[in-house]
Amino acid sequence: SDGKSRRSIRSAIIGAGMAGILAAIKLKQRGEDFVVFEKADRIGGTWRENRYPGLTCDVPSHAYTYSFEPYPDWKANFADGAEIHGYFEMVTDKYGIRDQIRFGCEVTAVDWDDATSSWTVTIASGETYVADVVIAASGVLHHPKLPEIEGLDSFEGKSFHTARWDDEAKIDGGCVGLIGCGSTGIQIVTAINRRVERLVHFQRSPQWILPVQQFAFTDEQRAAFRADPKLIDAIRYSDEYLGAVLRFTRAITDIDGAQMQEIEEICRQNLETSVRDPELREKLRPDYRAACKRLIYSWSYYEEVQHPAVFVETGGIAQVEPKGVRMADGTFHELDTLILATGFRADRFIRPAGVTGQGGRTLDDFWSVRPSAYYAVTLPDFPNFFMLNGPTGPVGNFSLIDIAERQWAYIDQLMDLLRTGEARAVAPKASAHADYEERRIAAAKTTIFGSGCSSWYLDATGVPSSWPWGYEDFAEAMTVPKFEDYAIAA
Ligand code: NA7
Repeated sequence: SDGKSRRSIRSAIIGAGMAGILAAIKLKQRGEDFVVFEKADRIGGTWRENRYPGLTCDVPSHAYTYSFEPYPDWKANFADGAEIHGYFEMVTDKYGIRDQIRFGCEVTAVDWDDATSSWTVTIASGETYVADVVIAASGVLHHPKLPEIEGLDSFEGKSFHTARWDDEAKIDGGCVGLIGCGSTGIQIVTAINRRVERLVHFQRSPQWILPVQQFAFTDEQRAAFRADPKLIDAIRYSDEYLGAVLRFTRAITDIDGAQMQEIEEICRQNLETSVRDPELREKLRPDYRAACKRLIYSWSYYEEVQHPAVFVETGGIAQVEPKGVRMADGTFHELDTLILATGFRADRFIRPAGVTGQGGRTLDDFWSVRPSAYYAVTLPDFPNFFMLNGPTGPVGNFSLIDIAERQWAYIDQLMDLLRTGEARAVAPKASAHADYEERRIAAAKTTIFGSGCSSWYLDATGVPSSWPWGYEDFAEAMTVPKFEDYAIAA
């Protein structure tokens, strides 16, 4: 369209989750050569790995699709994990990308070669693949974090992390222990409390719970959505959906403003009016600001945690023993099953794959203090290496699909420099990245995530790792790259 001739470039996409599927669709539509490397035997990323009871996306279903592939058939306002996984399976087939996904291929190394301006991707079998571009779409909350509790290995029943759900574990009629009160632990309480004989929920820190509305879409509504997809857009971009996200993102950067006060007040009222037993209410009352940890969106937790089968244990865990969990005060909880909802190592990204860029620079070295990327997408010394949902993006507050689509639009413009031959290698200047990081870190410290609680948002130095500005700022930054910030080698 701009009159320039273009060559076809070859891409290696790492990961067949939401972001990798997006990249594959976009490259397929361009008719370009690409391969997707997926370590597992199925697509779906987080929606493949997580199968725990109660798994639900806390982004409303009509906002959690690709913008170009709205889905009229969602059963409810908040979709469960299996239905979302089904959506991605459907899309994979509809766009004809399944044949270009190499399953069972874990990428172990990615090495840049300056002489040929290309990347060599090595997979676990030792096989290699040469590409002009690497798209790292390997996910964020991906590597389970197990708690360091003495005796954990001695437990005789089934014990497992939530992302490694064990279908053989005794839940029905059993005595179940659950460690962790993040989104995962809270969702599990609401799904198994009526199945167990007893559920002991070990709570180290209580959570603020933002009440949301769950409701089913009717057959009539689904038929109307199918007949007129503009009705879906009307929901997706409505004040209740998009407006709420935008207000929330303004609140996290203006922590004493009216919007944050309103969120805190809604959470506080939810606790006061929903939890009837004063003793339980005080156990569940957090002592830090709402939204400092990832806010929990739930329509049922406070109701379900009051079920008589549930006991919220707030004492410190001393150790795990073969038959259960011993508390610091000597109390013993005998258990059949111990579920670890203890979260993920949010600082790994594409690692443990080894990435080596220009001049032998390794990703581990570049990230020795904290993971970072220029505007969350590119890295100096790692030319033609693009991240989707990489470090410092607005992860955790928005639909990751929307984020990935905007990042793709940005990446695609940089790839165009390779297609037109204007560049053989494109990477941000080190000075531009350093400037971005300096501004980002200063702003991040003033967001709600830096207001004095622990969470997966914080990096190893205690600085929030998330995008610290408004969502509009992110959208704006992704519209057109600042080409002057890039080193463009012809
Ligand atoms: P999170 O949000 O990281 O939650 C982990 C939970 O596990 C949190 O309540 C932790 O308590 C708790 N935890 C971790 N280690 C321990 C030990 N040793 N003892 C007791 N409790 C512990 O992970 P999720 O999987 O729930 O959610 C991840 C994201 O997925 C979520 O934010 C959404 O974006 C989707 P703490 O608060 O540190 O005291």
